[in-house]
Amino acid sequence: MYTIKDHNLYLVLSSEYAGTKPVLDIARQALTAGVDILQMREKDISEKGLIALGKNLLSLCREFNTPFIVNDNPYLAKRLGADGVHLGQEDIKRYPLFDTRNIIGHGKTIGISTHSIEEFKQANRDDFNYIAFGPIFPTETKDFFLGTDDIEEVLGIAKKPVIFIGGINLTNIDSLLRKGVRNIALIRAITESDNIAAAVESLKTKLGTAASFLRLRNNQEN
Ligand code: TZP
Ligand code: MG
Repeated sequence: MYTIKDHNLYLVLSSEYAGTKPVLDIARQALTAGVDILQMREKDISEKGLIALGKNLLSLCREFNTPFIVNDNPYLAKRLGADGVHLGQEDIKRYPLFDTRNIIGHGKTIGISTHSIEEFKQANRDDFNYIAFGPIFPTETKDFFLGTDDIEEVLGIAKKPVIFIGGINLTNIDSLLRKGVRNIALIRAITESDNIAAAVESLKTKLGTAASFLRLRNNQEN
């Protein structure tokens, strides 16, 4: 199973937010520049199309030794041989965790989206492998956002990796890093960038610098 370790940059790939750029091109550029996890999130593609795109993205991820996660559907994740599946609060009504584990197989990664402290606490008790928390900032896919106030509490109680999501970009990421955030997921700050590689490299540098700072501070405290 892929374990999210330290300062991960998680790219959620959606052709809806890719403009005229083919998602496979975005994926290759982002992986080359150092994205750590890739998720296929496609809401308007036929099953046949999802399988074709998923196969291409999976083989690209294999080239870069990067985990490939499928959104929404454990059966699709299984069929593609993906490394895991990411489920929303609605998805787990259709595919409860126990069933999802049986469908995609033990040893695979299962992530869950949470949109409040209450949902986070529940997911923290359940056997998910990572928890996404957001949207932190305004974003296109949701009509609400949480702000940054709950971040310290979430990090303080988290028993598994937390990935913050929603409207994160190169400008506002610093406010998250100052609160101890290690892992972020994003769509537009990468897919809508004119220079995918530069966007990824800058985000990775910021995450890496923050992680080194936290390590230094922890060593000094111990
Ligand atoms: N879940 C919560 S916010 C979000 C998802 C899928 C969208 C993130 O996209 P962006 O462009 O990084 O705001
Ligand atoms: Mg979903």
